Parts: sequence; structure tokens; C-alpha cells
Amino acid sequence: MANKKMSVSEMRSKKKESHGGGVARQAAGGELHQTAGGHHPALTTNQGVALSDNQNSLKANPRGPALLEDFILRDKITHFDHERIPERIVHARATGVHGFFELTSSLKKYTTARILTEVGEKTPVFTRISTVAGGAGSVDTPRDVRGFAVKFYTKEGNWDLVGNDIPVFFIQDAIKFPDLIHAVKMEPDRGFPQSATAHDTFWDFISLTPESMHMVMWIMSDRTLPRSLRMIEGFGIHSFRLINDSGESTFVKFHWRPKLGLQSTIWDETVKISGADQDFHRRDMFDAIAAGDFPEWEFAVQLFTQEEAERFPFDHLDATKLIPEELVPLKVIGRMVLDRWPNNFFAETEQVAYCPSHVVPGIDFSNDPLLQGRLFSYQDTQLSRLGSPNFHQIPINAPKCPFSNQQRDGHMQMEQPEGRVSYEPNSLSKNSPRESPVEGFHSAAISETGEKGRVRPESFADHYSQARQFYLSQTYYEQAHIASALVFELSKVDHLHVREAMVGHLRHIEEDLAKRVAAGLGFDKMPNAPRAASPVQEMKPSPALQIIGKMKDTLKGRAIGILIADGSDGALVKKIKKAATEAGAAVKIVAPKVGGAKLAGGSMMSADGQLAGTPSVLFDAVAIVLSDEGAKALSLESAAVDFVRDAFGHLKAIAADEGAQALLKTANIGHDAGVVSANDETAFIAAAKTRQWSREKSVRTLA
Ligand code: HDE
Repeated sequence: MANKKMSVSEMRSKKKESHGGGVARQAAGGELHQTAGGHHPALTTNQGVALSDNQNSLKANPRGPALLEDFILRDKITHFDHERIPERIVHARATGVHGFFELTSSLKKYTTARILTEVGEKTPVFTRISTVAGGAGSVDTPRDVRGFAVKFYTKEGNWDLVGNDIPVFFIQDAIKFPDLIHAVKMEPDRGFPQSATAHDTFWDFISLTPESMHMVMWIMSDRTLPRSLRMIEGFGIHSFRLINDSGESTFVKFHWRPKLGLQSTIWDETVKISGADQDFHRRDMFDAIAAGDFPEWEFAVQLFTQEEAERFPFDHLDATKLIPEELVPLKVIGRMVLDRWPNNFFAETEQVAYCPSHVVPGIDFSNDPLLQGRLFSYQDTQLSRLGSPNFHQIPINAPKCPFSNQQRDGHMQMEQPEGRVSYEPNSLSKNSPRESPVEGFHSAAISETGEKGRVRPESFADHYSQARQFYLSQTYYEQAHIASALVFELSKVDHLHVREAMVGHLRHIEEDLAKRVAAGLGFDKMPNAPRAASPVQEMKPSPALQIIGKMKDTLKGRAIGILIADGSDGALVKKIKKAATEAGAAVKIVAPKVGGAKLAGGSMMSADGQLAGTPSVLFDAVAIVLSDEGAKALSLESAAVDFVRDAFGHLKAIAADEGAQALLKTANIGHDAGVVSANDETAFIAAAKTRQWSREKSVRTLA
């Protein structure tokens, strides 16, 4: 069949068949083609020429050499060879989702920007949440900051709020950014580690950059280990300005607060998730959207005047500082709902081009020197990534309001402007675009004085006070996690002088923290603290900086796994499933075989996941329902023993029935308030809504 010669009419009838519906056909190469019914358009080259055969290249004879004239092969392979574009140097790995922003409270007093004044108006958005250090193919769950970039397609043009899930940054001045990124990325001689801060070059740079100490506290906290992208906050970081219709400006900081509350994982859990599901966060978002469980954030602002800013005990233009909520309260003004997964990952998530310089009339920049550098960098990056100054014409980047100007030509120009006039002002055209002196974009009328120079203001000199405030604001467990993360990371640093320098910095933040880390690193004497450029101020602890304090008492957005095997009690499984589902959790049945298990009554219960590929790190709490026989069999199965042992070690609630006790015993599970009877689903649901923090001391040594 494969080599049989066909007449032209035979070939034509074969071609017709391939466009028709619902038939299977044997291609010349022997592959079986199944069509799904319906009308299939002709498969063509990029020039629109229909292909008669997409399985075989043109050869001089059936076993002969390929022919250069095969334009179909070359068209296809050439395009394939150029499928990749340069990935982002930072924030390469990401999840992007469409949605909308809705204003609930007007800021008319402060700004002319319609998106912030028209209550009830829904503005489409595209939000991209990313890791920073790893490449596009890296895992979703390294210890890393998450980028939180939102493109608002407003009626007055696109506004990009390109922030992170941490409200401060490592450095104060844009000129240091390439060094920071070179230090954190894989080391250039060896090409690793991919996506990790736990290595010499990162900590070497940090130990020589005291301004990064506040951010170091944040990244060593569990903020960098989010449970879900739906459970992170977002921050615009820099101060921006709002400008009202009298031309007055007010400073503003932007915040996103997740409706599901904040939640993080535990380091050991994160490491195991990275192995169990490299796409853990992307999949979680995809599944949530597919289930109609749309993630939502509140949008809030902190507003303050120049005079108020002058009274702050720090400089708000310094991106290593935040404004505590206790000092300037958050005002919630809207919400964002993400409700539509992109049609195509490359066209949308990969090609979306955010630029902090994309603002709309009524929103303006502050003098933050980091922001000022960013205003240049992103446009430049897009030129290199997307290859053309016309990147704004790509559908995901194009404004959804009319836009028009006299810019022309360039690589991959998609527009065909008409007429003679391509300049402004002109008197030859009746309909060419003109300036809008009133509604058009105006910069805040700020006067600047002073001496030009490469200087850092004195007001940026305090590097430790807010780092100390952050640490002291945490709960006991969160402090222990920060100390342990520092020990873990610095233990991966080969150079002793770098480890010592870091502990020296910690002494300015909090002596007890420094001692814990020094002990964890096995130091026999405390290293000296470096000279501090400014005395450390004592600031009031701010509980809003915690994660535990911002967790919500809910199972919404959380997942529960029920482990079953042959002989399990089906009624009990159903009872637990019902209670968990009603509490808002997604429930998955895990069994040794994906086909399911034969329940006590003889009926089959199908499984959502096979035990070996569905470890308990993928759940927030687990229930184990087993017969005596089932428990006996699973006690010999390391995946089952790890399932319960990890759930216990990761401080999760465990419900177990009588039969399951044997497995718990093999896994050496202790008994505490989080280990409950599977028959008491109310107790299980209550315990599942939180982590069993008090258990932690019994399962690991923390610094
Ligand atoms: Fe970025 N950053 N950045 N950054 N950044 C990029 O732009 C840069 C900074 C942030 O989902 C790049 O389009 C400089 C702070 C996010 O596509 C690049 C400086 C914050 C994203 C770039 C900073 C961010 C980027 C790479 C110091 C938090 C991903 C690809 C002045 C407020 C956006 C791209 C997306 C991406 C440069 C500092 C957040 C190279 C020079 C501070 C969320 O242009």
C-alpha cells in the first residue's frame, strides 16, 4: 500500500476524502488518520496552496534522495526552525489569563483617568504572573518572587501595571539591575543552577548590597513559595502619581489582594511539588478557570500627599521601602476577575509586551530611580524580543480603543495607511489625527531643582529598619521559616566569607535571627556586622506583613485528596467528598490504579489520579479510607507511606478510618488535633482549613 502508485483521479478522490467528515484513511506512510467529522478546511502552505500529502516529502524515487524543489517541505521546516523568539531575560516562565477590572469606588477627586473614575465600568485585562529567575521551561515552584503584570485595555489607551507579589525590590537604582540579574541567574561558566537563589554568585552580590536586605527578608519568607497563583498579593511597588482635572497630583501605591487569602507551602513540600508537577501553578490556574472558579483580587490604593510623604521615616521614592498599611491605610477601589484562558499560549502569554511606561492620562510617574530606568528598559526589550517597533499591532498588545498617528513602516507592518500625508501638522488632509490639548496626556507639572550628578540621596541610606520591622512582624513559625531558609540557602554557598558577610548583615536586622542562622551554619563565633550607613530605627510591627495572618478560613480554591484501594468503604468516601465539596474544595480520588478500586460492596470507584503520580503534596489535606487488607497492601507501597508521611510532615489535616490506621502506623504518624477520624467529617473540614503549625516542631528541626 505504502509504495503503490496512484493515478491523479485516485489522488483527487483521496484528497476529497481527507476534507470530508468522519472517515479514517491510510496515508502513504501507513499512518492512520482519524477525522473528527464536520467540515475541515484545506491544509495549505503559507501561500494558500492546498497540500495533497502532509506525510511524505518529495523524493526522486520511493527510496531515493529528497528533492530541493520540495517547497512544501522547506516552507514547513523553515517556519518551524524560527518558531522560538528570544525568551524574556527575566520573568520568562509565566501563566497568562484574560479577565476584567471593575471599578467599585471612584477616585475622581484624585485623577482624570476614566478607568479609576467610572464606577461599574468593566475594563478588559490580560494578567501575566511569572517567576523571575528561571527560563521559560523551568518549574513553576522555585523559591522566587512572582511577577504580577496587568495590562488594562482602557478606553483611553493601554495601562500596564507591571508589579511583583512582593512590595519592595532588591535595589534602589536601575543601573544595578543587570548585575543583580546576572548574579541570580545560572552561573555563566557552568550553566546552573536554573531558577534558584541558593548559590554563590547571588549571595555574593547580595552580601555586598546592603540595600537588598529588606527584600532578602521577604524572599526568605514563605511569600516566595505560594500555594497557588490565586493566593498571592500583587504590588505596583513604586510610587506613582494621580493627576486630577485641576492638574493637582497625589502619590499612589497600587495593591492587589486575593479573594482566596494568602497561602504558601512549606519548603520541603515545594521541593517535592517541583518533582510531582512541574506545572503546578499553571495547571492550578487552568483547572480553576475551566471549572468556572474564577480567581479574583481586590484592587486597592494607598494615597498620600507630598507633605505626608515628607513626614514618613523613610523615602517613598526608594523601592526598597514600603509604606506600612498602618501608616497609610489601603482603600479598596475595585476588583479584577480572571475568567478566560488564552486561546494560544504563544500568541498571548508569550507575545504580550508590558511596559511600565504605558500609562493613561491622569496617571503619571514618580521620581523613583528604579522606575525611571524601567521606563526605558521594557520598550527596548520588546524591540529585541518581538523584533519590530510594530509590536503594538500584535492582537494581545493592541489597544482596544481607536489609535492613530503618523508613525509609519518598519518590520512586519500590518497596517496599510492611505493617503498622501504621513506628518503632523498638515493642511492637506481632512481626517488625519491631531493633538488633544485638553484630554491628551499631561505630565505632572513638577519643578525640579538641585545639582546634577551620580548620587544617591541621604534619605535612601537606611537599609535595615524595614527589614527588621518585617522580621519582627512575623509569627513565631514564619520567623523560624525565614531563619531556616537562610540556613538552607547559605549552606549552598561554597565561599565562607560570603556566608559570614550575610550573617554580619543579619546582626543589624535582629541579633536573635543572626544567632539562629549562625548556629544553623555551624559558626563557632559571630562574624562582625558591617558599618551601617544609617542607624537602625525601631518601627512598629505590622501584622499585615504576615502570611499566616492573611490566610482565610476557607477551603475554596483548595484541594483534598482521598486515598482509596480495593475494599474501601464507598459510603464513607462519598460522605467525605460531599462535605469537602460543599466547603468549596476540589476533591480528587487517588488509588493505586487510575482505573479505580473495587469498593467493599463490589462496585467500582474510578480514580482521578494514580497513587505514584499523585502524591499528597498536590493537596491541602488528605483522607485515607482503607480496608484492613487495603492498608496492609499499601503499607508495602512507598508511594502510599510517603503519601501520609508527607501530609503529616507538611502540617496537613489527615482523616483516617479504622482500616487506614495500619498505614498511619507504618508511616509513623503521631496523633494530634490535625489527625482525625474519617467518620468525623466536620472535624476534618475544620482542620483542613488551616495548617497544623504546632505540629512543626515534631517533624523537623528549624533554625
Ligand atoms: Fe522588570 N523587566 N525590570 N521589574 N519585570 C522585565 O521586560 C527591568 C523590575 C517585572 O509578564 C523585562 O518584557 C529593569 C521591578 C515583571 O512580561 C525587562 C528593572 C519590578 C516583568 C525588565 C526592572 C519588575 C518584568 C524582561 C530595574 C517589580 C514581566 C521582559 C530598573 C515592580 C512582565 C520584559 C511580563 C520584565 C527590566 C525591575 C517586574 C528586561 C531594567 C522593580 C512583572 O525589560
